[in-house]
Amino acid sequence: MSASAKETAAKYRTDPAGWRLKVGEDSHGQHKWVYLPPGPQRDAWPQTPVDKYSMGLPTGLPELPKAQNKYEAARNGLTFYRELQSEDGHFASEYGGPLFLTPGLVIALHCYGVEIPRERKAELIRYLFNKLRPEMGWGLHTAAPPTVFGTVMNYVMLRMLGVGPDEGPMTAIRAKIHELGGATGIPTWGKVWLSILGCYDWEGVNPTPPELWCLPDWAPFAPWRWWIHVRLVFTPMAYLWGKRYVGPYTPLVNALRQEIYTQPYASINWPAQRENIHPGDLYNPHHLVFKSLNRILAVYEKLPYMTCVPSLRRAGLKAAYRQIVYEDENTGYQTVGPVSKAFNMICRLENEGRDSEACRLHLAKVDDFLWMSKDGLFMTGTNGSQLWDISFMAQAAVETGLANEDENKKTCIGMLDWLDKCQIRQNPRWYKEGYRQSSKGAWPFSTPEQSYTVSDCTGEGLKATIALQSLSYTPKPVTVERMRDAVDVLLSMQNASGGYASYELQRGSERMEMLNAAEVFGKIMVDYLYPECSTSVLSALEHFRKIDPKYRAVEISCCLERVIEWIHRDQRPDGSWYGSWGICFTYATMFALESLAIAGETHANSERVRRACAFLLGKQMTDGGWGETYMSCVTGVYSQHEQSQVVMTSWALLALIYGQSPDHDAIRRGCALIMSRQLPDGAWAQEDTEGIFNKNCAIDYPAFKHIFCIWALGRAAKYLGEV
Ligand code: LAN
Repeated sequence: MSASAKETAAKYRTDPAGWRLKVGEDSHGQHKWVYLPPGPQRDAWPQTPVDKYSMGLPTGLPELPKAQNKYEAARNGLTFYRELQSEDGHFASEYGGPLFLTPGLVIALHCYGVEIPRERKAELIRYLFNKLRPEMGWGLHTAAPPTVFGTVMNYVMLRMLGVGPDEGPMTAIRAKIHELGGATGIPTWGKVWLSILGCYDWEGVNPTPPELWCLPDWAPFAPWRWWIHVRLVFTPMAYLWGKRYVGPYTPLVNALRQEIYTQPYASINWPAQRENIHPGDLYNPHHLVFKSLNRILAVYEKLPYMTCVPSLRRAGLKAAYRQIVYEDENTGYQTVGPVSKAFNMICRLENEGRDSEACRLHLAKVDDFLWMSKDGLFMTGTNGSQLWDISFMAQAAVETGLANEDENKKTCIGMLDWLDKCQIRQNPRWYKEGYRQSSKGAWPFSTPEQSYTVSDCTGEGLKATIALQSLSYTPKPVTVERMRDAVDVLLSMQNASGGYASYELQRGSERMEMLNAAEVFGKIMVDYLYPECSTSVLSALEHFRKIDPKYRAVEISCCLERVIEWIHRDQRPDGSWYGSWGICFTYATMFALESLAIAGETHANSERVRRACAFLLGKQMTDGGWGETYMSCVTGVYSQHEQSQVVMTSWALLALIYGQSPDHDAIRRGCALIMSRQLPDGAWAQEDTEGIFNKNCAIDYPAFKHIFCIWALGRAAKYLGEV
């Protein structure tokens, strides 16, 4: 970051003593940051360690006696982490990384004419200046070099938040945009956002026909078959494109038209920009089939008015809008994620007006996505990662034996209570109409209100519940009937090839990737099969059948066998598995070796496990740790981090122990590295990013450093016979 960015960021810092995280106010697990001005309300509501920790303030937590061995280090880790437990039982955590989310929200709020409160505005600005790269721009995510998408969207957002065109580093950022050729080369999603804002012309966006929602369900490329996130971003996008919606034209919009292009706005040949994507942004170039389709659709758009086009368009808009309403109502106006959240908000505004109930409900669920971090405020990847973090923590606490220590019992009871309330108890209201996978019995990734089944979240949620309920001192709120509901969901999600996808069954051909319009992401058109998801399901079913051996026994054992076969097929010749949700080969290999361990395959009896262990051991660094960068996910080739990372070291250790590697020395050295990085209060410092999605966008899982370090140390202590 340049000095000027740093100074400008500091100018926008609000009083950190004013911020509080409210948890579960309107719904289970909900996060909402509020700012309290100095006064009696602030004094009456002291900051918690979670508030302070999230903002990088000293937590005041004590130094712990130095750990003498792995188990003590794990215990110190949990002694720290349990202080971050909220009163409702879960561990609230930041979920950032992507840099293309907040601008959409700010544009939506501009369309609504909402004035963002002063402190929020200041912190949104501060975050962006803090994340500015030395090259004077932003990338797709915080770890990536600048692109047109990242730089233009965030420059525009800063201007909308009131930053002057030449304030601090703004002149240099604008120069960067011009150096990259200006905003005409922005990827399609950026073209859409700028068109909504009025800083780009809809004529410069490839056709996005809502008529696709009029296709019969049997059509091989009907939108209900697409991966959930693509379908639910496409739907409102197609609606807004069909309407050629443009928000309020203001002096700022006019100024931006002058600022982000290298030529006068009026002279831009818009149709020529449809396929103009800056090479630096291009991860997934448009397929020839997609380009040809766009040419045909462009002709369709120009058909004379007498044809049936207008009524088809009307039917398409109606069908798309219906899906938007279903999605809003199914998810308590959260929608499946942050991109559809902002788009759906605008669609409801366009159709029902600012004073409608829908708009009111949408606005009430904006703060769920805003997280206050040490660097400022930003929009999160989902409305939190609540279930995901707590599930791993619960399993780690039980497996390591830490759950049986008196001082951790309250923590474990709190976790179980949270998990109990997080299980989704029914299918969504618009279950069939919204083409939803069943959710009765499932666990979501974040909160039950968000309402989406995820295969591995259901698996990990069930495992965590079973683990906590196995403790002698916990209540047993989740009945076997409810576990059976979860099992029903899991069994219903197995694909013909044996593997598991993320939210749904794979509903269409992978060849649909030819229609991928988002140049910045790969492998998004359908739900693919993942070793991570497959393993979480397999291991959950395995744990469940020990509790209820008779329930759907034949189906379960059949399912398990087929998962294992799929995991076998997915192994790469070098012994590793490719990870799609965490970085990368280390992450997926940990999951896959868990699967193989359940199938009884270990280093002693399986060539596959030996190959996988050899792969991991070959990546151990001289300091004993492991470290992989997100570029592994981008390129498909292992990318060595220059510094070992405690999270990947933990994953590698957990993997080696699943595989029962005889190389105890390697395991000891890995543990020593993790222990050497533990801070006096039992925490670990944040290192590089841990997660990924859609091959190209990194996303942070800051809770992982605590959870997986505790888990790896505790498991290693047992494996090496030290406890
Ligand atoms: C997530 C986060 C969690 C993740 C796991 C549970 C880890 C995974 O195993 C299954 C897929 C899932 C649920 C997942 C899917 C894609 C998400 C929702 C995200 C990576 C978080 C953010 C991302 C979402 C698509 C971001 C918005 C961007 C778009 C391209 C629409």
